[in-house]
Amino acid sequence: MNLHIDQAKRILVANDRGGYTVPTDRLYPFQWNWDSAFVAMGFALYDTDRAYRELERLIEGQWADGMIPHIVFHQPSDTYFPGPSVWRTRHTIPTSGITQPPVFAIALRKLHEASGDKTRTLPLYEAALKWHRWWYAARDREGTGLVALLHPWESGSDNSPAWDVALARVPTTTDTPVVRKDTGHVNALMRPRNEDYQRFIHLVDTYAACGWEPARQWAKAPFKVAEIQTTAILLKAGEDLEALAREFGRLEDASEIAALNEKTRNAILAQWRPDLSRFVSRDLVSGWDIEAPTQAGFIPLLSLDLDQAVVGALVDEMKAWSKGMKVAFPTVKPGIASWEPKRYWRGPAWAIINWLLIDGLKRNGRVDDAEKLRKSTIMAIEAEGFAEYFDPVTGEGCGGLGFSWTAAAYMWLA
Ligand code: 9WN
Repeated sequence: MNLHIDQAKRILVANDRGGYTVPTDRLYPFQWNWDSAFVAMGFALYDTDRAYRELERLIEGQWADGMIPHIVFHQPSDTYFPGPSVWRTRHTIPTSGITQPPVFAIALRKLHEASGDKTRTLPLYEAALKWHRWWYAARDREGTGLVALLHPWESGSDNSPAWDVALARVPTTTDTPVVRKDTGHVNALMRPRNEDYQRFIHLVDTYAACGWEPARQWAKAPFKVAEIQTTAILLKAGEDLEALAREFGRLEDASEIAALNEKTRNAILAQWRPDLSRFVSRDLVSGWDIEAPTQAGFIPLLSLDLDQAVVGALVDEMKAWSKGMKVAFPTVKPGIASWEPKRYWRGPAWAIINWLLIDGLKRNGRVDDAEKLRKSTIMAIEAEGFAEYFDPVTGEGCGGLGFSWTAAAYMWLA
């Protein structure tokens, strides 16, 4: 028995709150959307019943319009800000009002392959399909094939330099007092700045005032980014959903999803920038490309079968970023002005991002490069434990400890 696998399983047990898993104790005391999808993939390796429970509990928070919120507040806790009273969403089970990257259907297909349990997969498939349709209806209102985020928290990469320009337009004024709890749990230097939180909450206030109605939010949004990482994840989820639809004989669903996938595939390809050797997001308020060098530009490897010339350019760029790093893959290009190797999404390496990149490299025939990244991730975790993320320069484990998605990533990658 690999001792680390045993430890990883124990972390998931410790973070269990009754069929769902908190990302880590106290810092994140609720169920988070994409965290739970990664965790479900971990469970799928040894306990498919528990994996189903994870996804079933998440969709208890699904809205009537199909959105699966980024947080489901199953039980109260006063160790996190912003809680339900700030979100004001009026859902039966309290939830946040925004979403997160749609890893759900990717997890569901893996889980279904592991269990073969159609009865249990089908309701989750229906939920995933509804959410998929929501993404296109609510967040691609002009039918471009790229989906937009209205809040940086929706990206899962909250304070990434990718948002610096777009977020600077969002006022720092709030109706809600900002009473941060996160900096009481971890070093403030590892977290977003106060100014970022002011803007994050300004956005929450703005959308709460729209009654969380998608069309009103779209019209009022001061932050609107057609985002490449989320769109690439949506396409992979779309591929997996299409495969499940075919397996279940849902041929109309399958062709509907296939058409959306095709549109998105082409839209992502149009975001390739050869001069940057990356794919880029688009700021829908200014109409400009977002050129900040972050990990998001490489995530399309996950869902596209790219020309080898493009793959070569992406991989060369990834190697340049990783050069001299103790742990790959830095989420921001090392050495640039906005790079901060310990501050959250402004430079550190994250096991779940590596997981997506490893799958993407494999898909595109770069098995050796995938293997190097896999080893780097495993070594980081074995040396420092199941930290939220890692300083790529020193290898130090940072942020929350005993972290669920790092445990799931370890199990999947070990
Ligand atoms: C806001 C739980 C979540 C992750 C996100 C990560 C962080 C929350 C926060 O923690 O975000 O959603 O309060 O900082 O950025 O990716 O899902 O692990």
